[in-house]
Amino acid sequence: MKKIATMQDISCVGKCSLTVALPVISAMGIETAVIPTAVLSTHTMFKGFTFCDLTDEIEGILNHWEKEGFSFEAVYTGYLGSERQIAIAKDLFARFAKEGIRLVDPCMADNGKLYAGFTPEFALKMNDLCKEADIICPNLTEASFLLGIPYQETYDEEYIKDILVKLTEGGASRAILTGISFEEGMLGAYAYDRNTKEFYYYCNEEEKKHFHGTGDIWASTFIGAMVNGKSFEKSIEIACDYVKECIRLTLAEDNYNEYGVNFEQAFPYLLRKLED
Ligand code: PXL
Repeated sequence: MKKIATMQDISCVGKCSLTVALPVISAMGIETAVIPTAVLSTHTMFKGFTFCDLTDEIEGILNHWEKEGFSFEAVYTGYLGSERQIAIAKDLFARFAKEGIRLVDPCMADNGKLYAGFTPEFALKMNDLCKEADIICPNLTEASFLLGIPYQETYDEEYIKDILVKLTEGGASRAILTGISFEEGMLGAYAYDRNTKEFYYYCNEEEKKHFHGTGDIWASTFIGAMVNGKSFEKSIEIACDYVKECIRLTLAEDNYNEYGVNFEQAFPYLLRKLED
């Protein structure tokens, strides 16, 4: 059985980070090993969340894993809370993804702003981690902070291509920008592979509302599809389609949950997409 290890926090309520990565990757038929970086009562968009840092635990976990001889087809990092955790993520890649895909989703910003608690200096450290990945999947805000350039709300295709080329100059050979739109009402992901010099854009009709945690669902689905042997392009398509279906099902409910999407109800759809 294929295995993915993922390092991110566990927000007990919030449908993001590990509470989506674990079920989504497992549903795709892949064993999921987790490195929880912190326990929060909710994600950080709620007021008054509790927080317990688990960084001190991680070294022991990794040492034990090494003794057991574990290795993974992919290692995927999400929301990380400190520079120390970034250093540990690099170690995780070096020790457990020797043959596997290293994916960094540099969760730290959206809509032109860093999430609470992050600084531009942290973003540059995150960029160092991105350099050690094979694939990175930032949104445009995160990409701007990674590159240390101002965030631009309006852009054209040339601008996006230029950002993608810059993102792949330092290390990761493939970059995917999520949340890209060139046309009112359409939304998708734009990708670049430095080795083939090929760009790829996939988009869908945009769902009317944006939800927290959809970036984590996107990245989990993408890496699950890759490890299931789907191509880079097909994996992007599956991730975009699944997230759209999650939002559609959420909005179809009268009293839907504001803090996260009904991804659980879209599992049958996801599994059908994997069969294509
Ligand atoms: O979805 C990214 C994420 C993960 N974990 C925590 C968060 C966020 C986004 O705000 O707060 C704790």
